[in-house]
Amino acid sequence: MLYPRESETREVRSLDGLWNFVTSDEANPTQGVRDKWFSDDLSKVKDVIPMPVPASYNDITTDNTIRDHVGTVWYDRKFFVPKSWAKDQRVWLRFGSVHYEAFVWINGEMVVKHEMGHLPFEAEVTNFVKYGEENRITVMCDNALIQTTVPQGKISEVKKDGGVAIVQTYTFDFFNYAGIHRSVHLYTTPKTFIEEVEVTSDLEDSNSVGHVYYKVKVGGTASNEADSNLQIRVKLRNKESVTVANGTSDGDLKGALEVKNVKPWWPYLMHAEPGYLYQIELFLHTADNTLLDVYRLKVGIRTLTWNNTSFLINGQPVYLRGFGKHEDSDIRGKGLDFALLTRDMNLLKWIGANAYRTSHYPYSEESMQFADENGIMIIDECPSVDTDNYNQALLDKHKSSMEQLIHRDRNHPSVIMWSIANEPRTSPFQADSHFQFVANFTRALDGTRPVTAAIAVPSASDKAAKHLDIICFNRYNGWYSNPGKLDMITTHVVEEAITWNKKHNKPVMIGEYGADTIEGLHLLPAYIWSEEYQNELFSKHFKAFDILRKKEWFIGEFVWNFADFKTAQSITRVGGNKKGVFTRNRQPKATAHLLRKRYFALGRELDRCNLPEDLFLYITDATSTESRGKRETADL
Ligand code: GCB
Repeated sequence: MLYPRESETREVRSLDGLWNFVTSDEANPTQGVRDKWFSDDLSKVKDVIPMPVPASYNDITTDNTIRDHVGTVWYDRKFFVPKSWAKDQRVWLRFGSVHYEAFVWINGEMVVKHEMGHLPFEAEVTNFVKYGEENRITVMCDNALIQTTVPQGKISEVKKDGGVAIVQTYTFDFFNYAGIHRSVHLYTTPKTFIEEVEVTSDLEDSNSVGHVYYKVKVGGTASNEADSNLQIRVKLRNKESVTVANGTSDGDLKGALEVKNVKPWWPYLMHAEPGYLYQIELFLHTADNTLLDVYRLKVGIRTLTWNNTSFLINGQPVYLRGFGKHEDSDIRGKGLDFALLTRDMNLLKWIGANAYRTSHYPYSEESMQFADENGIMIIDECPSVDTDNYNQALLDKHKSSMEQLIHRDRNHPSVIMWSIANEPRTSPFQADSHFQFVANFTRALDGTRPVTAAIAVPSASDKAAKHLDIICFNRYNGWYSNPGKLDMITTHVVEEAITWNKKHNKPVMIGEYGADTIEGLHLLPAYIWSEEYQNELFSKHFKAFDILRKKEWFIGEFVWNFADFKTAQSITRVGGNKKGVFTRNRQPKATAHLLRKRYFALGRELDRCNLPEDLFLYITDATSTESRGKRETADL
């Protein structure tokens, strides 16, 4: 599915802003459908409140019944469609994501349904909208998670004061924020249009010549005609907008472009010009030369290769140093926020990270574009968290989540691996075939990237890792195991990594380690929950990673978590999960400064990057020639 972009042949309009909002009765979640709330303004059936889009609805009001609402909520708003859009084209409605399930009506008619948070969906609405007139869009969003949703949850009825409550529970450790989380767009395409684009690349001659391979799928009226009646003409432009290659597709709308003196896409700190992007311009023509559609997208030219001992980008071994993150912030929850995206990217670069995992679901398309531009490598994860109680319906949905994710993200150079799950319960024998299916399905859709999953089950009982290309394990030594014991970390980490490698003979990385830390809590000697403890726990892990780095197959370290984040209410979480290196407000805890020194030191050692001037603050001039001289004299 293509990101909505303007061009000579396409227009895009945003439907973001303040919508009207109501909740349903939790005990009667389908009432609105039965009573046809979509057939008129929501304000006719209930008192509406304003609700921003994009945002989670949970933390916008002061009402805990909205924050904790289980089941369906409704949104609506009015919008105009220009008269000019009525002419010989198609109109599409696209949602960046709605969590978890969405039903959408326009002017009272159902136009699309979609299940699965964090992923886009769209529908053609050409025949549903009124041109040059006011229209109404109504969305019903259902946040209920059950055993066959991805992720899974449970709904039960529990006695409460004066009645029965509908209670949603889930095992994953982040708040089940819901609502219209990402932007809503209306856009146009011509009647015959570029529907899908797939771009891959490779490099040869010591990275001096690049190839871009493109494949286009056309949708619409003429798409059924013989393919040879249509062709794609392609231009590739560099950053200065100079055309560096061009070509015309074959009858299957495929082709290849060669780029001499290519600038490959390199990760941040691995090259002086990281994240180099070209722009590919695709012009859809009929055989008689009529221009039908134009679509542009950014491409990075790079290779990924992996074997039993290493992971290479453009032929260079990569050591990943980064974070597990969350889309999470105060008030807006999981709502798309450009200020937050930009701040996070600035912090990632400040701290010298070169990668992150989109734990535990796909992040916004805009954040992926940002990662492309900045050379940040992404382990792209689907929304399967704590996968359990395996069954066919769950497998189908799990596969669908990977399919939707790959279709959305396959053209991003930043995406270097697919993660098919976080901490699945992989001891039961059913996990074996489930993960075999999902891993093979993923490879069949994209063979250009390795498949991983973040596994927490010990290697002796795990049944999924054998189906992966790269093993990623999550482990909380000094926290969930042996809390408070800083001398029980280094050896455990080293031994576990070796065990995983010995069992599967594949590259290994650590996907999560960390400690909850209350900003401003200082305790000496280090004591759990203090900033000192987080610092020392990290340092013990660094020692383990350095021992492991000497073995070629250890390819990366990921801290849990980039920033503090909200969770369900629990007696083990004080206002949420506090394992952030940054606070929820994106300010550094003490450990951020320690981690920054390590990540840059690794960048210097492995990739010869420059160190930021403020990395080490001036302390004394004890190392200057003059004072060294004085010391030597004194020693005599
Ligand atoms: C994990 C999970 C992550 C949790 C983390 C924790 O293993 O993957 O979602 O937030 O542990 O802090 O408990």
